[in-house]
Amino acid sequence: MKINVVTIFPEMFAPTLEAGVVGRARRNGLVQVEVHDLREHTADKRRTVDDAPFGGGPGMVMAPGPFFAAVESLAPPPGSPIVLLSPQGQVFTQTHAERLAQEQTLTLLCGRYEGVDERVAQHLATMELSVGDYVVSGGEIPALLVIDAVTRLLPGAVGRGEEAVGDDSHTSGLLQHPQYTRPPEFRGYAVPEVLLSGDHAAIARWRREQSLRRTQQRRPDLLAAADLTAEERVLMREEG
Ligand code: JF5
Repeated sequence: MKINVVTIFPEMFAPTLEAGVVGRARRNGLVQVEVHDLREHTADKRRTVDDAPFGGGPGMVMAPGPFFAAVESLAPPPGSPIVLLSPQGQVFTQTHAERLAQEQTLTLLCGRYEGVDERVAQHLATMELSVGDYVVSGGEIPALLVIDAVTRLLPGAVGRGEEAVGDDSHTSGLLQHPQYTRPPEFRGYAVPEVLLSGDHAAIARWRREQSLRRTQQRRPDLLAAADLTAEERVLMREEG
């Protein structure tokens, strides 16, 4: 897969893209990430990317010209996703990540300042994604997040042994059960007995129950779409 990024802060990307699962996927040639400086696509001596908002108001708006020029120079395959990271987008979910991971090419556009000229969202980007309902200073960290979530889904990116993939929170639609490692007692805090029992069926039942209970308590919004048996649905209704 090829991922293009367009940003005024290209230096924000290299260290993050070298670490962990994404770093290894790049070294193994599973994904190629190209980070492009938006200012390379400006026309003036000052390399201006922003301007005052029409209609007045505070702050600056990113002009459409450099974004259009950057994407035209990249010439992404027709129909490939061009994603504008923005607080106005749909909230990015595992389902988006799964769809994007099927693509040959992905192009990510990072905004800054008070926002991006709407013609970028309407006539250049094919979709607009938000990474959540909080204020961040630019689309760069959201873009890194999308790169991470998509790259780890590429075949071979997550090694066997790390491959809890189907168990991860949000693949099953449920939160993950609690995890423990040695020692069995730490500062007086014990690991739940069942995990030391060697009874694999009992362990699986306990983990499932913990996942369901945690999801109901912490993220009840996830339960509606989660993969629950009819019996589990009844149980969740009863336990409130
Ligand atoms: C931004 C102008 C973009 O990209 C985001 C974002 C994504 N999810 N939540 C926030 O904001 C960056 C800021 C200002 C354009």
